[in-house]
Amino acid sequence: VRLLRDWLDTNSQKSGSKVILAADVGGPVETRVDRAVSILDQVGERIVAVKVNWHILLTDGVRGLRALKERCEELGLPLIADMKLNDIGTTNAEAAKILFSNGFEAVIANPFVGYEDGIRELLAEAKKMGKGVILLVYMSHEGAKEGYALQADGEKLYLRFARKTKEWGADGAIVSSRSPSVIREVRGVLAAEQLILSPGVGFQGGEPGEALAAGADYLIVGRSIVESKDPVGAVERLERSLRAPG
Ligand code: NUP
Repeated sequence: VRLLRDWLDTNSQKSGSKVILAADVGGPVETRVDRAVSILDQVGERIVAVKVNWHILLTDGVRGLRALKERCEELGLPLIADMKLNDIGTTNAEAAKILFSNGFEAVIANPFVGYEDGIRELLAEAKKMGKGVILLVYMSHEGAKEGYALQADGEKLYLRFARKTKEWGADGAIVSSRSPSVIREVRGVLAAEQLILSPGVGFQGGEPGEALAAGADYLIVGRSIVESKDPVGAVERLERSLRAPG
């Protein structure tokens, strides 16, 4: 059993990278997985993990992602399933079981469904299989504030979700890179070993350096890399911007 945090940290120490690649390949469906593998061939040694979303999971299914999974194994990169599981406990657990037994090391879920008959069963399945669960604490899109920033009994919903992430012992949280102050608040609530993975840099406008300075552990980056004509150059530019002073 390998904790997601240890795995990412080990990879990061080796490569100096803070990037989780979101393999969000669009365009012709017949070639999406091939193109995802090809991007991985180019940037695989400059990232710490790969995240898969509907873009390729819906078109190809877990079994169709075998080539991607094998490439990840060769590169020592964990695969994260961004399914934002959001259902009753038995359904969440079934989805997780399918993902975990087909090469995924962690799954993202929505804490909104609550613990009993919601997240509990998912966490139990993950624990049984030695895998990870990451909870959505503050999403990166503009409309996120309409939900995650609501007041819930005098507490911001995202802070409540951060507290639950800690209480339930999940592996970490997703927090928007567009809201460094929220990252800072969430960091103050989570246990030290719990991860903050931060999407929204580049295309969505988040500043990678600010997100990391506020307490994010890793950046989730999709289109800036995937849609670039030069994926390696895109990763290098990002890494360089992190090293630049100020
Ligand atoms: O709050 C979130 N924001 C977000 O963008 C939670 C996510 N899981 N994501 C996902 O991260 C999104 O669906 C996409 O797969 C990736 C960001 O991609 P990009 O904006 O870098 O292209």
